[in-house]
Amino acid sequence: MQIPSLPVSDSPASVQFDFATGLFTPFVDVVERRVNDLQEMFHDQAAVGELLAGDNPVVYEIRYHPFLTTTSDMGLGVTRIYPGQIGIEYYMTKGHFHERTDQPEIYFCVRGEGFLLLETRAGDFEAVPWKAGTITHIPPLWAHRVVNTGTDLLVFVASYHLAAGHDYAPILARGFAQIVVEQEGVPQLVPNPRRR
Ligand code: S6P
Ligand code: ZN
Repeated sequence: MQIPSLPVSDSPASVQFDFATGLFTPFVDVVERRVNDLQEMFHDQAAVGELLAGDNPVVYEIRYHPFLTTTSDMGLGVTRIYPGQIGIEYYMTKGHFHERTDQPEIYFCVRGEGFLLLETRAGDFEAVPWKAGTITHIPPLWAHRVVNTGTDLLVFVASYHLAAGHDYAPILARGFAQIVVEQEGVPQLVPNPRRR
């Protein structure tokens, strides 16, 4: 998202969110992430190959609206993660650190259930059980990823500064300390095999 090309207004502004669908209007940009955009994140590469040989489904989509004033840069993002698994691993977001080390974020789960995974570069790790109504403050320096373990959409609202930036590379390279998989019919957190 190129901040300089977006409209700037010093007046209050609103969008309208629909709890039934997890959509809001107006939005300025929508990004879809399909299995082929996320393939290296998942543990079961044979299952990734099967999905790619098929219809390469959408895993999640994000709608963005920037609120830019002459002195501030709030971003609103609403992410809808579809229910699904690749092998036994649940659908999830890529996850990222913020490039700027002074930038937190608020995540508000409005629908569905799952986990918010959080990890620092030093290796501190937390998995927060999530359900509709959970609001989590993500402090600066904590990478964040959301996993949908339910049979319905998981929808969450994110509020952050656009200037925070995104650093995806460390997560793409190593993942988080734990992965979330279905075992005996229930979601389980297990050590990430890529960290061995
Ligand atoms: C931005 C914020 C969210 C995510 C979105 C998708 O800082 O955390 O809007 O961008 O949930 O996740 P990801 O990891 O693919 O950017
Ligand atoms: Zn973020």
